[in-house]
Amino acid sequence: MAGSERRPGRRAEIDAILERKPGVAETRDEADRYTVVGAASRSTFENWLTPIEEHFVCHRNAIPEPSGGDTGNAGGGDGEGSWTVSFTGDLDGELAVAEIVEAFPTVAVAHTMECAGNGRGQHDPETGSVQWGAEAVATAVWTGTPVSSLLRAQGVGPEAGDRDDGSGERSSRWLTAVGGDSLEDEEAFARSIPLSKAIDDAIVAYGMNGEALPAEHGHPVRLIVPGWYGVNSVKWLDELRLMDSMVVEGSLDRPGTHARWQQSDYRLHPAGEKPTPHGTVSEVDTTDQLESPAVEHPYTFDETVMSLIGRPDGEGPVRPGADGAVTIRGVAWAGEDGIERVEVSTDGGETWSDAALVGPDYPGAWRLFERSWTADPGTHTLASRATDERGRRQPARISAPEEWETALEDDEFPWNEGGYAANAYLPNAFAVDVEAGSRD
Ligand SMILES: Nc1nc2c(c(=O)[nH]1)N[C@H]1C(S)=C(S)[C@@H](COP(=O)(O)O)O[C@H]1N2
Ligand SMILES: [Mo]
Repeated sequence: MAGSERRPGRRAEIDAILERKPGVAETRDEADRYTVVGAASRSTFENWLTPIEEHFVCHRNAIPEPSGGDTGNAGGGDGEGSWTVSFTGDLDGELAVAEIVEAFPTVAVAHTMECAGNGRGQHDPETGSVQWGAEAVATAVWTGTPVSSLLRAQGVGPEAGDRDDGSGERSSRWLTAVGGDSLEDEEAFARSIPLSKAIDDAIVAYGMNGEALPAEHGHPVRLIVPGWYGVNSVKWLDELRLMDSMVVEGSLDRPGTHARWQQSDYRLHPAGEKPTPHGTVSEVDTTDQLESPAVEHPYTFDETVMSLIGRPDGEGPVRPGADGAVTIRGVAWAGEDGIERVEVSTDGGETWSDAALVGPDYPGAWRLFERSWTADPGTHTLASRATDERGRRQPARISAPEEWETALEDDEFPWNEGGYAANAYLPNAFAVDVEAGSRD
C-alpha cells in the first residue's frame, strides 16, 4: 500500500461502523487512509460462521452513496434502486441490481475473506500503512448471482474461460471488476481475476449471512471471489469488463489511473523493488508464484495456508473440566485448497500434536479444528500450524528483509515491502494461564 494522502471523512466512517458492529475494533493505520476495523476478540475464531458484527472491514475510499438519475452510480441522492452494473470490453450493456436479483439464479457461497495485509503488523521492521495483527479474516455465507449466469447471458460460456492450448496455462482472458467508489479523475479501484475463476465460482453478491448487504460490505452489490484475498472481491460493483489482459494503465474507458491496485500495490516484493506490470501471467496461485520463478513479484490472488486459535481466547485464565482437559479450537484455511492437517502446540512451538478437523467443509471457506488438551496449572504458550492438501505448511516466522531469497527454505515467510500474505504461526502464539482444580 504505497502513497501517503490522508482521507478526510475516514474518522466519521469508522465511528459509524463501530457503532453498528460491537464485535470489531479499530486497527492502527499509519497513513490515515483506510477504513479498517477487525475482529475485537480471538473468540471470533472459535466459530465457523462470523456474524456481520464481527466481520472485519477494509477499504480505501469513502462508501459511495447511491444516486438517482443516469449520471452513474455514486454521487448522493435517494435512488439506490437505480444502481447498475455495466458490462464492457468484450461484454455489452448494463443491468440494474433489481434485474440481477430477479432474472438470474440465486446461490449461497461460503467464503473466508482475508485481507492480503492480514499479519502486516507482524513484520519487523514495520511496513507502512495498516498494521493488522490477525484480525482481518472472517467467514460469511454470501448470497448472489453466479458470474457464470451473467456471462452466459452475454454468450460467454465455460469454454471461453479456459482456452486450453495444451500448455497447462489456466487462462489468458481476464475479468476486471471496478468499484463505484472510484472517484472521477482519480484512481479507479479495479481488480482483475482470470475468467476461468470468475466462471468457476465467483458471484455478484447482494446478501450476507441472510441479510441485505450492509453499506460497508458493498451495498447494493459486490463481487465475491471464494478463497481469494479480500482485495479481489470488489465492493460497490460498478463495472465488469472482459479483456485479454489484466487491467493495466489505460485499460478502462474512464479518466484517472487504472492499474494501481492490480499492478503496483498488492504484489509481493523485497524492499526498494518496483513490480513490472503484466498483461497476463502463466500461474495464478499466490504460493506457486512465490515458490517458483514463474512470476517475479507475486500477485495476491489465492490465500496462503493459515490458522488461528479462537479458544481459549487468551483474555483470562482457564480452568480444566472434570477430566482435566481444556478444549483448544480454531480455524484453518488455504484459499481454494483444502486443509489436510492442523497441529497445535502448548509449549510455544517446541512440540506439536494433531488436532481433529470438524464442522462444515466447503471449498473457499475455513475448517474448524479441535483438540482436547490435558493442561497442567501454569502459563503455557499456544500455537497452531496448518498444512494444505498440496503439502504446504505455515512457516514459523517472518524473515528479515534481506532474506527474501532464502526465507521459504528456512521455514520463514519472506518479509515484503507491502506486508502482504503473511502466514507465519509464531507471531500468533499467545500465553494462557491454566488454573489449578477443575470446573465442576
Ligand atoms: N470497491 C472497493 N472494493 C474493495 C475495497 C475497496 O477499497 N474498494 N477493498 C478491498 C479489500 S482490500 C478487502 S480486504 C475487502 C474487504 O471486504 P469487507 O470490508 O467486506 O470485509 O474488500 C475489497 N473490496
Ligand atoms: Mo484488504
